[in-house]
Amino acid sequence: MSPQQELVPQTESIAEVYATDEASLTSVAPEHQQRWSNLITQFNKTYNYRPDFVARSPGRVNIIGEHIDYSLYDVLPTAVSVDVIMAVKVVPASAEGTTITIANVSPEKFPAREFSVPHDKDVEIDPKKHEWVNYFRAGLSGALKFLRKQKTDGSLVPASMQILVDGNVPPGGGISSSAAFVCASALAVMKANNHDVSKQDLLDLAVVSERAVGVYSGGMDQAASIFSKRGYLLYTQFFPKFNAHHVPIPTSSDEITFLMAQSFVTSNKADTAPRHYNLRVAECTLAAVILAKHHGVTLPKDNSSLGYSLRNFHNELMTKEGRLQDPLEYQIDSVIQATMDLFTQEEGYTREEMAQLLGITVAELESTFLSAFPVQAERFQLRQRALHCFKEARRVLDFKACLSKATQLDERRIHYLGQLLNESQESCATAYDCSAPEVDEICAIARRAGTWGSRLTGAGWGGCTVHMLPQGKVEAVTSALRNEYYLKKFPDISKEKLEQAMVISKPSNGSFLVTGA
Ligand code: NG1
Ligand code: MG
Repeated sequence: MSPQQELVPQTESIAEVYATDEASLTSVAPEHQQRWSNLITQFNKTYNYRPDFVARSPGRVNIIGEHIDYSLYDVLPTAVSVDVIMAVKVVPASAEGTTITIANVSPEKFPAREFSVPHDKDVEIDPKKHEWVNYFRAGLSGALKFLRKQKTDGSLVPASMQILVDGNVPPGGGISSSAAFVCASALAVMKANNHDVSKQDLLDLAVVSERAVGVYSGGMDQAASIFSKRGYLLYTQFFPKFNAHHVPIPTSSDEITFLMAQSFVTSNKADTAPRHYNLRVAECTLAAVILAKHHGVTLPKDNSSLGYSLRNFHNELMTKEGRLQDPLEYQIDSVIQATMDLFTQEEGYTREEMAQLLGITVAELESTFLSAFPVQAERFQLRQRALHCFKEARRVLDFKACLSKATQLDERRIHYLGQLLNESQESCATAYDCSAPEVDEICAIARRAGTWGSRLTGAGWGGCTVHMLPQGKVEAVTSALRNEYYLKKFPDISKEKLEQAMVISKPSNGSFLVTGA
């Protein structure tokens, strides 16, 4: 019997384990124990005492459901074992002021910083200044806003903190170093201020926090970083409200393995967002409001980045047509048809054309949809982006159904799962235009060497890929990628970097705290 799907209890607090010494860090994966004890030893050397606690949050890999979280469709990620660990000593709050001292185990790359925290206003972040400490500030800002709201008079004197960080999630590598960092930071601030935070509250504040760094992200990365469970995928729903299930991977005769392979093409979201990530958020939002206008439905505001989502349009249209009882798959097929009927311009839509479709002026269009963050585009590819979103949403339903209906996966089912991953990649590359030549090449090499399915994972435009393959093919696939991609493209690649390039991704635990270490 394979394990059953489980609904995730959202109000549950973040797990806190007590460890008296490094050796009893049982919740820490064995391969990471050395890193944890190094962190504690180095903390001791830096600050002259042991930390009060360590906050930890992992990166994630998304198995399927790319670029649809901000349109409020379901996604299927899970946490990976690389993470951010943050050792903290709390210096009790005083009227003198609150000071954060933060250092990193790699000071050459991430120099130490000290700053004071205002008691009467929000923490300031300049998204244009690319500083590693911004991600801590983001978590801090979200956590303090939350804590302030809990106080009846809104006043809060936050504790000072001395911090040492070690993160091994590759930055800009598509497995969400940012969410790991922001979630660990927010968790650390909550704990330092004696707040026993629930998973749901940490999620809500981490999503908003990350937007402070200038990216209109959905909630997938933070959900996976916080809620995941070792051995399971996290089926994450955002509509009508957040909800998650731990989904087991059924057994099969060829053990299913997920391999992550870095492209080593980094896309710095903070720089590229106006042309890439944030533009896609704007395109999907505009597609939703134009579809709604055309079909005479009013969209209530929702909690997506810009307040209107394709999922919300889908729901309102089905409500109007009395079809909410239909299977979700049929509903999605119907909005796919509506998209193809309305958006016939393959070349995209100008601001003028979109304003006309909405019956508003270009200035109104700009101020409502294109001013919350900078977006650079002449034409908006409404047809391609909306079609990707709806079809990807269907693939997620199909993938989940295939996993859920069997306790043992036969060959036919496994091939179907792989095919869905390949279709997802094709759609990301063509309709969503978020792949990269290197990513396409990695997928092609991996498939030739024996994966069932290969695709980009995360935002794309470089970053990371994920591959589903039989355990027995790991050697063939990794050696093909080594010879045909890494050694060819980066002939001087170091042994260490090559070792980090490909990792078997084991679904891991989400955020937790360790005290007493
Ligand atoms: P990355 O860039 O891989 O962290 C982003 C978003 C997700 C989701 C994916 C695409 C952030 C923090 N995360 O992930 O919410 O939209 O892209 O599926 O921006
Ligand atoms: Mg990120």
